[in-house]
Amino acid sequence: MTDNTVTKHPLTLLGLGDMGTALARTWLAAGHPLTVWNRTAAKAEALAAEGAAVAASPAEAVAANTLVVLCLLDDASVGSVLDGIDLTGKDLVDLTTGTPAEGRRRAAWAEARGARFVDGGIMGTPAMIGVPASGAYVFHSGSRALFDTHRAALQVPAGARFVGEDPGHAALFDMALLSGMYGLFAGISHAYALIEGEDIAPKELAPLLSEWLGAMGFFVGNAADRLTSGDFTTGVVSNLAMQVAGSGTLLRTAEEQGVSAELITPYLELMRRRLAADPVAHAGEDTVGAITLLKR
Ligand code: FVH
Repeated sequence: MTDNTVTKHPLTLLGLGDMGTALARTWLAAGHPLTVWNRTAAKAEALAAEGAAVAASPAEAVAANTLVVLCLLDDASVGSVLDGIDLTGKDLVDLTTGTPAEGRRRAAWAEARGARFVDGGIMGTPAMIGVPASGAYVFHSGSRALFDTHRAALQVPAGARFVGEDPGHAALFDMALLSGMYGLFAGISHAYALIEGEDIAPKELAPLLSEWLGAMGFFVGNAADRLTSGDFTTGVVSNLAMQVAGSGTLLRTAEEQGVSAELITPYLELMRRRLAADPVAHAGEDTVGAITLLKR
């Protein structure tokens, strides 16, 4: 069998913002017949010139194909765009960023209307879409049957990773990774603020910071191991008591440099609370133990 069945896989895309447009271009370039709709019709013009069929309404776009991909601003816009449209027999893949609960509610909503549903979380920027070396990929969760049916088309823009039949899990993985990223950005931002006004160029700090953060990447696996075993004390290299004591130096340095410590204080405070809860039991722990304070 040739790849014709793959390259001719027709689909509809609702939403032509920066990300939707990037997705659309990859499907068109790969030869997939694509029907598009966007609230602001002008955004479809360039894609029409590249071969997309432009629908006059969301209902017309949905009627055109079984596979319907959504890439809108938020879950509320998905609800308003699909409101009142017959979804019977449709396969909805919602790449709009949302929360796990929104993914689960939207799946139930779609299934009640006779559609299969997969939620997606895009791990990449528009510039990374359609660039295999960029490392971009999409988390998918929900109907395994839908994912298997359309896998070839779904992995055209970026890698496609199925993370289970709970429709909330794609968003949960997405938000977990983004949360880790923002924590990293916070620390990096604080580091650059510390050197501002000194005779140290940002470009001098950059490679050192990058190398250090790479070396500290071991914390990801260390945390997973300790959270799995519940053992926060065996083989600890930098114990909690020492790190809490060292926090004061970080805070005094921020003060000396005239820098707000707002980005790093929450984590330092979490370590302090863990130690204060039981100084004898927790002094020799790894800082991973502090994670147990976060769950409400
Ligand atoms: N851009 C990025 O870097 C990130 C990467 C990770 C994933 N996100 C999510 O992708 C969704 C779309 O993001 P986007 O970059 O395409 O966003 P915009 O360029 O702002 O386009 C938004 C589209 O949504 C349409 N829209 C908004 N509200 C409504 C509504 N009430 N009814 C119908 N359509 C609506 C908007 O239409 P228009 O303004 O052009 O008429 C755009 O098509 C998003 O979930 C990111 O979090 C992107």
